[in-house]
Parts: sequence; structure tokens; C-alpha cells
Amino acid sequence: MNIRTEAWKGLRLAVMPRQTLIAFSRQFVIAAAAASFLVVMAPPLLVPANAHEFSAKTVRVSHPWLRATPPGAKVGAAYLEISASAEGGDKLIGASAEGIAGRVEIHTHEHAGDVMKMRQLDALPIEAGKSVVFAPAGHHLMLLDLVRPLEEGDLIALTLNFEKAGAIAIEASVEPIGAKGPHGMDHQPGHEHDGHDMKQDHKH
Ligand SMILES: [Cu+2]
Repeated sequence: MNIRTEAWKGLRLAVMPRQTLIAFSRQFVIAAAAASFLVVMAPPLLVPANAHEFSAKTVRVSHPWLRATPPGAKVGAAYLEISASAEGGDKLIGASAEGIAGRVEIHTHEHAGDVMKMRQLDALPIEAGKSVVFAPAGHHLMLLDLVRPLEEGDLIALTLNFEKAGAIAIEASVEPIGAKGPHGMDHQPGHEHDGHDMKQDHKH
């Protein structure tokens, strides 16, 4: 190898990177375009933002869970948080648990004198920029006519129906009997503690 050849190689190397860079940036532009296309093409419904969030339009459902039920129990309850972005509110108009429960109702707990009673709600508005927490002793989704017991560790498919966002399919984890929150937490995330704790009673 003589010095001239080495110098020529050096020159070629000095020129090469620029062409490579141009080729590379062209590829990058194509990749970026493809990526943005994928984002645009992603289905707007049923996209879990992460394992415990599900959203459509302005609505987001977070940390859904249910309590395990004893053998033979015909009712169960699901808890979660529903929030609406600042862009617009929505209204929960119904829910279902295909293959799990005959029907699902939206319930709330209310003081009636000294006792707390469950009351069915036809619908529940979620205001823009606000969230509604479903938690033990408060709002809950009541699963009626359970086909089988809810067993700890199961994942249960539920569908929430919203006036504007339409159907949002979610998966809720089954937590132990007596659990007060998902994943071993002592409360529903987003829930403001009101200090009172009532006996869980889902008899109608
Ligand atoms: Cu209830």
C-alpha cells in the first residue's frame, strides 16, 4: 500500500458520509411518514392507553377492577374511574358483561337515614375536564345474574356504553373479596377519601 492509495481512500471516506447522511435522512423521512400514517390509521376505539386505561373520543376509563365473589353469589360489583378530557363531556348510558352477567346496572350508594342504600342510575354524566370515581361505598357497576363466580386473578371483559364515545371495551381485574382498590391498593386511584367505610352489601 502506498501513500497515494491511502490518501485516496481518505478522500473517499471524507466524501462518503455526506451521501450516507442524505440517504439516511431520506429513510428517516419515509419512516416518520409511515409512523404518522400508522398513528392516523390506528382504530379510535378500544385502544388501551396502557394495561389499565381504555379510551375513546374524550373519555378515559382507568383502573377497572371487580371484587371476587363467593361461590353461588349472583351479584358482583365493578369499580373504575371515568374521566372526560377538557374537549368535551360525555354520559355513561349503560354497561354489559357478555358471558359473565345477565345484566349490568349503574348504581350509586346514598344515605337513607342511618343506612346506605343502593340506587340505580339511568345514566351518569361525566363533565368535561372532570372525572367520576366508582369505588366501594360509592358508585359502582352492578353485575346481576352472574353466570359464574368472579375469581381472584381473572380478567373480566366489560363494555361501557357512552352517549358520544360509543362502546368502550375494557378488561377489569378481579381482586380479593373485601379488596378496597385494585392491585392491592387500599382505595380506588383518583378517589378522594371521605373517611367512611361501609359494609359491603349487594343484596337487593
Ligand atoms: Cu349495587
